[in-house]
Amino acid sequence: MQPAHETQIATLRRDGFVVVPSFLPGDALEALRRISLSQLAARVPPLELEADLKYPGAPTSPDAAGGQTVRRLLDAYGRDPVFARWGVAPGIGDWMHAYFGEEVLMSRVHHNCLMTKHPRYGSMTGWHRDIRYWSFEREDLVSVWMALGEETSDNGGLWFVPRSHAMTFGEEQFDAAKFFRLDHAGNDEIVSSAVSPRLAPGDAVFFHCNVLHSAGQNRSDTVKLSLVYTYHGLSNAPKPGTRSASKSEVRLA
Ligand SMILES: O=C(O)CCC(=O)C(=O)O
Repeated sequence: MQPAHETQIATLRRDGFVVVPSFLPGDALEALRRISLSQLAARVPPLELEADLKYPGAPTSPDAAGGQTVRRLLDAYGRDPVFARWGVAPGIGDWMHAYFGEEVLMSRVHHNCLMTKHPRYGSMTGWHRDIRYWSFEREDLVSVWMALGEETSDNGGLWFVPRSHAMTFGEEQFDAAKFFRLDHAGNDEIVSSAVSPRLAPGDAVFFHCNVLHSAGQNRSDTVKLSLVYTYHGLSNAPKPGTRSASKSEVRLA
């Protein structure tokens, strides 16, 4: 294990997330951006639309103005060999092996996407823990969010509540869709400590499935692009019969 990994892993264990600067080399960044923009322009399926999610700021239906705005290019791993390569890159595999201390698998069920945030019709994402998407033996998964352009609070960059992955919350603090309720006493104080790390193109943020995070709308005039994958240890199996177990996973070398 490299010393940088040790420090980053310690930061993730403490804060629930860690920024890894210059994670993508320049040629990979250029290739990932080019493929993303070309697949977005060609609307290569499978796609998820903002209108499908209906988050605040999203068009109300696919027929409304901006209703065809893409939210996610789904199945990043299956859509291009360069995307696939970065899902199982040694820089991720080594890091995850050091973190989980065992064999590592990448899920193809959720995330595994090129996440976009468009000006105007890109929606905001409320406070949540990503565990809302998952059904695993243990709540221990780590996502890698690779910024293919600059990400700031102005263009819809992520906000995190440091150390919230280790906080214990009651079910009543979340709504039916498992978003953290800002109308619940005390929750607003918890999110008041949130930070929005500025990401340069090629930076990555690694984050735990229980860290509270959110993202605003994109107030710039350029679409924001991020490649996102999620990993877990071999002993932490998806629960049989759930969506998390519905697709074969990718074992990292
Ligand atoms: O880009 C965003 O709006 C946030 C995305 C996110 O947190 C998620 O999909 O879980």
